Amino acid sequence: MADLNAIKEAVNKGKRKDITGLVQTALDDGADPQVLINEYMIDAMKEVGARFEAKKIFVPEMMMAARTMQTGLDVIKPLLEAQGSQKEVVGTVVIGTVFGDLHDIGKNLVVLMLESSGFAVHNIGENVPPETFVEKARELGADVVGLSSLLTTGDPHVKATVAAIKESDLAGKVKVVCGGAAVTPKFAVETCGADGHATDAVDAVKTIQKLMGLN
Ligand code: B12
Repeated sequence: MADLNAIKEAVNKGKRKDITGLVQTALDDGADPQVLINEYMIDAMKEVGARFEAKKIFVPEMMMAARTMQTGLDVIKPLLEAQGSQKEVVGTVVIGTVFGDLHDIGKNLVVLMLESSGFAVHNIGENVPPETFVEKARELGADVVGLSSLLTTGDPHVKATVAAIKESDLAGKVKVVCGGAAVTPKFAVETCGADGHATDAVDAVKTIQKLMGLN
C-alpha cells in the first residue's frame, strides 16, 4: 500500500526524484487524486511557506519544494484532464497571476480543476499587467476572469486589475474572481470590487459556477 505521508514528505523536503514513483504508486493503489493534492501536497506547501517565514529555509529550498509539487501534479494531470474532455463546455475563463507575481502552482491547479469541470480555460500566465487581462478577456470572450495573487505587494495590482475590467466595455458582462494566499474575501470583494473570492481550487469551481448561475 502506498505511503501517502511519504508524498507529503517528498514535497516538503523537495525530493523531486522520488515524487513521480510515489504518486504513481498511490494512484495505482486507488488513491483519490483530489485527496493527494488537497490533503498531502498542498499541506506540504503550507509547511514550506511557514518554514520560509520562520527563516528555517530559504528561496532555493522553497523552489525545490515547488518543483517537486509540480512534478507530482504532472502525474495526476492526465487523470483530471480526462474527466474534463468528456464534458460539454459550460463557460470560458481567462486566468492569470497579477503583475509582479510569478507564483503559478495554485493558479495552474485552479486551471486543472476548472477544465475537469467542463470550463474552457485560457491561462495567460504570470506577471500579467491589468490591460492584458482586459485585452485577453475581450479577445477570448470570457465569462469570468480569475486573478491569482500570492504576494501582499501585489494588492495594488489586484485592485488595479479589477478596476481596469470594471471600467472597461466588459463591465457587467464579465465576472471577476480572485484567489491566492495574499487575497482575503473582504479585500477582493469589498475593497477591490471583485464579484467573488475562492480559497482553493474546489471552491474556485463552485464560486465560478455560482456566479454564472450554473448551480
Ligand atoms: C512555492 C513558493 C514560491 C516559489 C514559486 C514557484 C512557482 N512556480 O509558483 C518561488 C520559490 C519561486 C517563490 C518565490 C517568492 N516567494 Co513564494 N511561496 C511559495 C509558497 C511556499 C507556496 C505557494 C504555493 O504554490 N502553494 C500551493 C498552492 C496550491 O496554493 P496557493 O498558491 O495558495 O493556491 C490555492 C489557493 O490560494 C487558490 N488560488 C490560487 N490562485 C487562485 C486564483 C483564482 C482565480 C482562484 C479563484 C483561486 C486561486 O486555489 C489554489 C489551489 O487550491 C508560499 C507559501 C504560501 N503559504 O502560500 C510562498 C510565499 C507566497 N512566497 C513568499 C515570498 C516572500 C516570495 C518571494 C518574494 C521570496 C524572495 N525573497 O524572493 C519570491 C517572489 C517571486 C515573485 N516575484 O513572485 C511569501 C509571500 C509573503 C507575502 N506576505 O507577500 C509566502 C507567503 C511565503 C511566506 N510565508 O513568507 N515562492
